[in-house]
Amino acid sequence: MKIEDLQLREIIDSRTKPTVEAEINNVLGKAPSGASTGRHEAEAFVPEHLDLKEEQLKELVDRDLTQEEFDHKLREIDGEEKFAELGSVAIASSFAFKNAEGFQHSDRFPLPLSNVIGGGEHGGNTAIQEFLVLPVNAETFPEAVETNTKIYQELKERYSQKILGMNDEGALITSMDDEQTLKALKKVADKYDARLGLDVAASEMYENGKYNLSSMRQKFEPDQHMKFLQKLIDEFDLVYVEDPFHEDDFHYHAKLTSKNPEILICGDDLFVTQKERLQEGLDNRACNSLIVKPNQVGTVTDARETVELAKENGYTPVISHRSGETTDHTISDLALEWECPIIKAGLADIRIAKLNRLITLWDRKEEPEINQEL
Ligand code: 2PG
Ligand code: MG
Repeated sequence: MKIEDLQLREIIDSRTKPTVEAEINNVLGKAPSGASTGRHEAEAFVPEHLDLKEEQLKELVDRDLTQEEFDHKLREIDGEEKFAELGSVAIASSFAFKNAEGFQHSDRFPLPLSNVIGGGEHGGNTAIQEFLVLPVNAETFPEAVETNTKIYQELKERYSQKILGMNDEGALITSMDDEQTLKALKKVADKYDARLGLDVAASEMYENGKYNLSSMRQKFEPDQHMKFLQKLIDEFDLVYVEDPFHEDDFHYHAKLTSKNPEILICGDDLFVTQKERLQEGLDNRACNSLIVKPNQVGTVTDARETVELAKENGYTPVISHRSGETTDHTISDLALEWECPIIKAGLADIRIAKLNRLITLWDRKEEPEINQEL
């Protein structure tokens, strides 16, 4: 695609923090950002002199480039590891290029995995960061979203006395601890034929070799933490567990995966959407699924290569929003182009941009299908 024009500007995100919007040939890309970030992620910040970065990127105007070439140029211009110079400019520009160039949408739609009750770094009383629902028996994408919204609404009504507010991801904050939350959620999810998942975000609770489940006044050694998680998996028939152990512990991730081969054990901070980290996971048989957040690696091309490596090895890619979001819905389009079987996005607030985009695309298709493999 020929780059006719390129601009950068600072906008705000769902946490009222500054982020970057890039515009290429009048088409936008906006950068998200995380709160529970992995140590190995690409940098996410707004460079102090955005105008100077724009000047640097303008050398690409009038060039005819593929996405791969464009993303490669971003790395060259940056010149550092992990986009230490460009920060959020990288993913905003890479998204803008992809959005301007267009997508090859397949007919295979992902299941929406939605954060309905939350805690941890995103705000809330539970130590576990996200209590998720997956509408495994939905037959259409709109029906799947409706199932998740019904669960969210019923939680709000049933537990109104215990609800204290909403967190960074629009998930409910309640006065319940982790186990009480799962009990309450299971009752509602069962009614709607949905299954439960967790994003433990365990790196955030890992202190001095122990997992601190502050809400339950427990500090677990890795073995005890493993037993606690196994109990939750069995008791609540969990279908999905993300980041059960800290971000460098391939060994315990592998142990939990080998005990639970029939459910998804997913690496987020563990892999940070990077091929090299995923390869280490493959070598160690850690997890059978991975979170795909393009901004963790900085470009669309790098994220695509990681998805390809995952698929070649039978790992399930779960494309995901960040806790700091905008109305950008590039990941929804990528979910279709890359045939990701699951998309993780909350239901309330700005997150509806991702789900609504997929509802629109579903409606435009002649014979769409939703993932029914779970
Ligand atoms: C996660 C995400 C998104 P953050 O941990 O999976 O839900 O949170 O963007 O804060 O890393
Ligand atoms: Mg996570």
